[in-house]
Amino acid sequence: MKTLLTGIFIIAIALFLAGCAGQQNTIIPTGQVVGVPGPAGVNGSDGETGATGSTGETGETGETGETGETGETGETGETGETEYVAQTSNTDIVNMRFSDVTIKTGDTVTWTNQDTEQHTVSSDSGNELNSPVMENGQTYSHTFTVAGTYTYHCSIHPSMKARVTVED
Ligand SMILES: [Cu+2]
Repeated sequence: MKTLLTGIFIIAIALFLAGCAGQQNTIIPTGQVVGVPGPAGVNGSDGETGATGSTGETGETGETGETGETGETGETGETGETEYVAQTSNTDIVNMRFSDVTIKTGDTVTWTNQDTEQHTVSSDSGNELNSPVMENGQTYSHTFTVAGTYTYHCSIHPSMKARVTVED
């Protein structure tokens, strides 16, 4: 008898609970049962932000360093080639002899007769050198414009021979 009453009591409680659940649920047309949302929790308030510290003072500017020594001046560049300035080469005719001479193209050779004998400056071939008869103290000049070796002699004394070498 007591067991039966207990069972009925339990069933009653179950029905009561089921009834409560039914009242708390909302039946929507689609048939889905949606629980009623509970109240939103209260968020705790954030703590106050601390005051920003003051900016420190700017440090003093350092002293300016000493200026470095000035570098040495560079060497002057070499001068480019300059145009050759023609020269005059003086040669004496003395003691019945000529002297060999070497010059550069464009130079002039001037012969001076230092002997009491007469002499000439005459090319061995051609007439590049063709002086008149030179008395003592007279001169003869000739400018060479083409490089080469020019042999000559005295037309009065054929054994007197020499050469002018003209370099580039
Ligand atoms: Cu001569």
